[in-house]
Amino acid sequence: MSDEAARAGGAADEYEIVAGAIFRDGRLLLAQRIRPPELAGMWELPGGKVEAFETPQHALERELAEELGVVVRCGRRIGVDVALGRGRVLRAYRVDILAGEPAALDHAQLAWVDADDLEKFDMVVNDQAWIPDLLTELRRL
Ligand code: DCP
Repeated sequence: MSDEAARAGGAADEYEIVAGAIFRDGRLLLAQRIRPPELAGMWELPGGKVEAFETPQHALERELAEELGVVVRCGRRIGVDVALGRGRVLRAYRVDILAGEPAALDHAQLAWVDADDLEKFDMVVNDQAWIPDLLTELRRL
């Protein structure tokens, strides 16, 4: 079993990846990836892997503290489950910022985008499944 699987306490590569949808003033926060090379330059909802013994909500709060330097509270799910193969699943959650201003601590840059601009951004393929729900939310705001 790989170290990663051992940490997850399950079969190889079976884990959840969580990402945060942060809305403010009719806009959504996107983050531009710096790695791996095949994803560098593309935009995503920031987040990361759920570690062993962590809830998805806690994992997302930890990841966004690390990546954006903000204190957040994880809210309701948004968008579909995205199956990544080998038991990995990617899920998005709405997130509220409790303290701090997002900074690109682990990304090339951040952008606040409105409904008209969202589809102009080169989103990572996995996250494109969420675009309809993100647009619906942006148009409601
Ligand atoms: N991913 C994705 N869409 C997102 C967030 C992540 O498709 N909105 C994918 C990209 C990676 C995997 O999930 O293949 C893990 O994402 P990260 O590299 O961002 O996760 P971590 O921060 O946990 O990993 P590391 O610590 O290795 O950088």
